[in-house]
Amino acid sequence: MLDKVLVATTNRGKLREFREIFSQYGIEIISLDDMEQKISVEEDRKTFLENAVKKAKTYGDFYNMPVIAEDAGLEVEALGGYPGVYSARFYSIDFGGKEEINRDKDEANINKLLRLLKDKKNRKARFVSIVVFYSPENTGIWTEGYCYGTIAEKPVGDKGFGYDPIFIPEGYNRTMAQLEPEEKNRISHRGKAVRKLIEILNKLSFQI
Ligand code: ITT
Repeated sequence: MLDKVLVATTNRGKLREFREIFSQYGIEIISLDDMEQKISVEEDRKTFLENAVKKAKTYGDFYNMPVIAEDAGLEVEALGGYPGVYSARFYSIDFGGKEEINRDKDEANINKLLRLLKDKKNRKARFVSIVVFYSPENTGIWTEGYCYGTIAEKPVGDKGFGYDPIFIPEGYNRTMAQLEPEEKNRISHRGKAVRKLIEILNKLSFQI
């Protein structure tokens, strides 16, 4: 039976959402802050799945405990799928010119995306979440979740994190950063991927 799992993310917004989504299943979430020995994992692969598998296996083998890792990002149709796997450091990559950081990386990423989409009619985008569960002596499972929407003309809202202030989910006239956490988790890529994972773990009698 699985009673605790390490959610191996360095992103505070992601960790908070994992805790919220898992809260109803009575499983203890451990974070990287709780671990005495620290390691870092470079996300140098070309796909979300490869990066997520690399994170889950590296942390799981190092700490010898069940781990959940995620690679997530935003894919914008008019930019051929960019920022994609580069979402976290989009501001600094060669594609479309680099962006200076004034306040933080999230803001620089958003500024760059809005600059590249200026005057573009097609503003379709989707959030992607690939979640990997890895248990060193047992098994590995992955699930995916998507949230479709459009990119707003300017940032609005202060909830969530990352690209939320410029992402308007399908069927809404507000950005993801204007939604209450429960509502975001209900429709988000992460919420969908995590709930699928829990369903599979239950079937395999991990009994989350
Ligand atoms: P870890 O790898 O340590 O988990 P990270 O921030 O590097 O942390 P990712 O590589 O998965 O995580 O990068 C995801 C980036 O995509 C993240 O930094 C955000 O900019 C963006 N992102 C992912 N999920 C998001 C969400 O729900 N809302 C807004 N932006 C999101």
